[in-house]
This record gives sequence, C-alpha cells and structure tokens, in this order.
Amino acid sequence: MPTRRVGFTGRSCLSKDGWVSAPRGIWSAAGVLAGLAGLAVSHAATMALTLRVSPPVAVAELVVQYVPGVLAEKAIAILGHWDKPVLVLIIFLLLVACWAYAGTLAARSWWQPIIVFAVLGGIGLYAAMTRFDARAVDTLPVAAGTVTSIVVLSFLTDPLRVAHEDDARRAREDTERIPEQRRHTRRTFLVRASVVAVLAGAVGSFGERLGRRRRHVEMSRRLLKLPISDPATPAGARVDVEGISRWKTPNERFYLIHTAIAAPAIEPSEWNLRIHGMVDREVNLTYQALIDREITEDWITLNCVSNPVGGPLIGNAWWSGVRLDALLAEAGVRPGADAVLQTSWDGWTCGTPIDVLTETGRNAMLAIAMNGQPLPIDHGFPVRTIVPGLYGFVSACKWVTDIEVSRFEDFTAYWTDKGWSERAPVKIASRIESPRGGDEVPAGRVRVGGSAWAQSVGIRAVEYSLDGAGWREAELGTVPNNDTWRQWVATLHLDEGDHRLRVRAVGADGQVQTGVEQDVRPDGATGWHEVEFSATQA
Ligand SMILES: Nc1nc2c(c(=O)[nH]1)N[C@H]1C(S)=C(S)[C@@H](COP(=O)(O)O)O[C@H]1N2
Ligand SMILES: [Mo]
Repeated sequence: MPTRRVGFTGRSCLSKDGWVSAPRGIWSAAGVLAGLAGLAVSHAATMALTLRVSPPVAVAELVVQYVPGVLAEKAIAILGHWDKPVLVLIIFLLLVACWAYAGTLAARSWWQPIIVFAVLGGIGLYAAMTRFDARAVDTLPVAAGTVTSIVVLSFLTDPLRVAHEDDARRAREDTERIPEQRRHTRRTFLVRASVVAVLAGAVGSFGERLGRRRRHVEMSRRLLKLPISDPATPAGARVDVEGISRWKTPNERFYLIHTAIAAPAIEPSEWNLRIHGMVDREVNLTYQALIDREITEDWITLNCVSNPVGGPLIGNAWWSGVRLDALLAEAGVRPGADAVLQTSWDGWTCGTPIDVLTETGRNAMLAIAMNGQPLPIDHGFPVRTIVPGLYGFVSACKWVTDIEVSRFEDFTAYWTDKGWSERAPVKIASRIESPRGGDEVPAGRVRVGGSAWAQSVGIRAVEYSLDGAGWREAELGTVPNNDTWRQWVATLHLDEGDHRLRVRAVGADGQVQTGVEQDVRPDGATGWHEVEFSATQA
C-alpha cells in the first residue's frame, strides 16, 4: 500500500489507515491561493470605492500606532525609510503563513479554516474601523475579501476532499483503481487553481490600474496652490446645543450623491470646459485659465432633492470659484435661451435655468474649492457647479466639462428623464437635530435645536410645537447671507414621560413652511419634521 504514494510525499493528515490523497503542501497551496484571491478582491474593492488604504495597509498603520517608541526608533535606525515597506512585507508573510495553515486545516474540517479567515478578517475590520478617516464603507473590502477567501478555499479543496474520502473508502475495501483517481483529482485541482489564479490576477491588476490613476490625481490635487481663503465658522452661526450638526460641514462629513460607481479621477491638466450652444462666441477654458480669473467665495448650503423631511442630505460649506454670470456674458447668451445643459466628465447631465445663473444677487459659480481645500475628488474635482437656491440634481454638476446654452424644450437631462422635475428651487424647510427620535433626556430644562433654510430668501423665524401645543418662536443663530442654513435653539421644560416635538420655518418673505406632506419626488419633500422622545427623572 505505501508504494502507491507516488508523487505524494506529504505526511498523512487525515486517515487512520495511513492514506493520504493529497500531500499537505497541496492543501497549504490551496489556502494560500484562497488568501491571495481574497486579497486581490479586497484590493480591487478598496480602489473601486476609492478608499485610502487596503486592509493590510490599515493593519500596518494599526501596528505603527501601537508599536512602542523605542522599537519603532530601532526599526527606523536599521531600515531607514524602508521601515514601512518592510512592515507591510512582514504582515504579508504572516498572512501567507496563516493562509497556508488554514489550507491544512481544511483537510480535517470545513469550519476550522473559516475560523482562521474570520479571525484575519476581524483584525482587518478592526484596523479599518480605527483609522482616523474611517467610515462604514471601509469595512466592505475586508468583508468582500474574507468571503472570497472562504468560498475559494472550499472551491479548491472540494476535489481534494472528495478524493480523500474516496481513497479512505477504497483503502478499506482494498481496491486497486486509486492512482487513476488521484490523477483525476489532481487535474481538477490544477484546473480550479489556475482559474482562481487568473481571475485573482485580473481583479487585482484592474484594481491597481484604477487606484494608480486616482492616487496620481490625489497627488496633483494636494500640490495645488489656489488663491482661496478658508474662514472659520462666523461668530454666532453655531448655536449652543449638544448633538446638533456643525454649521460648517467638514468636507469628509459632507453628503455624497453621484450616479458614477467610482468617481472620475481627472487631472487638472486634462480638464477643459466648453461653453457653447446659443451663444455669440464659444468659450473654452483650461483649468489654469479658470483659476487665473477673479475668484468669488461664499457660504452656500447644498441640498439634495432626495432629502426626506428631517433627513441628512444637506451640507453647508465655504465655496470658492468663478462666477458664471461673467462667463456667460463673455459668451453672449442669445435671445430665446432659457437654460443650460451641463454635462459632466462621466456623462451625467442636468438642466439649469439661465436666469438663475445670470442673476446678479446670486453667486452661481464654477467651484474649484470647498472649505479652503481644492474640491475633493468625490465632490467634483477639479471643477463643479454650485448654484444657491437650486437642488443639486438641476444645478450642482460635479466634474463639469460642458455647458450648452439652450432651451428647456430642446433637451432632457439625467433625472428629468426619470420623472423628476425640470425646475427645482430648494423648498423652505427645517429639522430637529437634538433630540433624535427615541432619545431619552433628563426631565426638566432641556435645550433642543436644529437647522432651517429658505435659500436665497432667508429665514425670519423658526417655530416649534411641543406635544401639540401652540407654536412658539425659537432663538436663531446668525447667518452671513440668505443662502445658508440657519441654526435654531429653544429651551423646553419637560415633565417626565413621552414627548413630541415639531418644527417649522418662516421665510424672510413671510412664507410659512407647509405641514402638507409630500414625497421627495418629483421636486422635493414637504411637511413638518417631528421627533418623539421621552424625558426621565435623573
Ligand atoms: N457628475 C455628477 N454630478 C452630480 C450628480 C451626479 O450624479 N453626477 N449628482 C447631483 C446631485 S443629485 C446632488 S444632490 C449633488 C451632490 O453633491 P455632493 O455629492 O458634492 O454632495 O451633486 C449633483 N451633481
Ligand atoms: Mo440630489
């Protein structure tokens, strides 16, 4: 019987009767290949989602964070600037060892290797979630990679295991057709392993290509020196209530909406804008020509039409850019034109009324910066449009490259084709940010607050109603202009028990926010925001 171990030199890892269908090395190789496939998928996911670090690099950062100072200094003394690549290499080798181990465990049981991959995934997850810039999406690459590894390992070891069991049975029955079975097993395994290797290589290199471009653009973006300012939140804009949004939304907290799966990465040198259509002279602008023009800056709140009553799809930033009225005047808008069709690098379109773009009081701009930073790639780098008073889907074209002066009746755009409105001014609205629904607050004196907006009109008052009682006026924060949200605050005296708080805004033009509830489609939600919470005795 032992003479049949032709080609299989590994130590038995299963049967008491001394049989081994595949040497340990093959099981280890299956484990390593499964691990590499998972790594390739997690890397591609990191790149496609344009996240900063892939899971092993997040782990390396975690190690750097916790490694004792003396040790770190020693490592740097020996390795110099190679310290980080060496650390990543060590992590990679440890991973390979764990994967190989998981492969050998697969010879014994189906669940033991899953534990190994789950533990590795858990470490990756912890590292991803503890990064300074961690968001929920940062968990996706690790999750995708872990699932891939587990599935691939089972796919690879399946033929090994079947043969394993067959062999054990044949050994007991003492039949003689085993070598052929082995050859078959080996062929199936090799075919599967090659398929996995090719797919993993393809996925990994696709991710790498995606990522390289993005990293390059990110570098150009960081090196830009723009003639812009970065003021702090104006005094008095922020009211004093715990748990409400910041008045100035940090870029990394600003909501993101786009139809592109991966945001386009565009070098400033590649960017070009064409203003054409119903104009006297076509205007063509390079990035340099654009930033050489006079820069306008302003606080402007950006609203998404899909924001439900009380929802989060709104943010307020300091935008820097070039006024569109001047550019359109230069092009010379022909009589009869009432709209521009904006098109982005990725082919998204929106139609914007021309009168809003040319209105002198309105600071409609081609924005190049947000909160004192060149636009983040995801928010439209290098150039996007910002129009105070209009929902984003009809105005705030990110990665804008083409502006065609036209007439509404002559075109349709991305969202209007899908049943959303052609024209969509932002509706007057207000929301409660503290307390949140379901909160428990101490009974007695409680500060509540939130924000309200009536863009390009301004907020005159915010009123609240507690437990169905009459409307009372809240105190307001200050605002630098009528295009931003305005914070409100009120002091309640709460009895123990359940409460219901409602809020509504009054515009500077006297318009009172309607309580009639309307869905976000086709031109924005209406209705009063209401929050249920309870007060308990401390
Ligand atoms: N190119 C492009 N621009 C776009 C969109 C898009 O899908 N693609 N979405 C729009 C919508 S619906 C909104 S609300 C804003 C959101 O901008 P933000 O992601 O910077 O917050 O961008 C607008 N500009
Ligand atoms: Mo939107």
